[in-house]
Amino acid sequence: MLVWLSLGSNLGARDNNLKTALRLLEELPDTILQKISSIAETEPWGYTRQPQFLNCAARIETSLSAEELLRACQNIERQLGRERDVRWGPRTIDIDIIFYGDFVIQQDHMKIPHIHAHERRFVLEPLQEIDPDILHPVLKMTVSQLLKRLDS
Ligand code: PH2
Ligand code: MG
Ligand code: MG
Repeated sequence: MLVWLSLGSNLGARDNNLKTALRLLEELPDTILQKISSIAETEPWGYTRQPQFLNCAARIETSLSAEELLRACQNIERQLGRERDVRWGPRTIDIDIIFYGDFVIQQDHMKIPHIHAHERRFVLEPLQEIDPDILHPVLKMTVSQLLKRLDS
């Protein structure tokens, strides 16, 4: 399955946190890290009184199920010292599954596509750099179209 992830960090050694998270993703069983966007500094979205983020996106190919991948991402977040935190607040690392193939998953603990992906420039811009034409399976718009819509 092709999966697109969004990564963010705004605490500690932000750049290292992203790179370590990417390395740990690469080490997951049956998972290949295929493509990584550049890393950009971004203004905090949502809760704005917090440090600036570094964000990037990655495309992986994995045979883990969405559930297994979610757990794996949460494990990596824990390994990197993330504490259970304020919603939208500062974090050493955040790994969000944006798209899991074209699956639509609506469970209490897991919503894919990520429910805020289409309104966040810090998610869409790095994704556009990797794959401008991925289709949002609910909105049926490509990542570039979603970004253009944010401009207007
Ligand atoms: N993550 C959030 C809340 N706000 N803002 C930016 N710029 N980047 C993020 O990764 C981010 C955010 C919750 O996960
Ligand atoms: Mg997030
Ligand atoms: Mg998250």
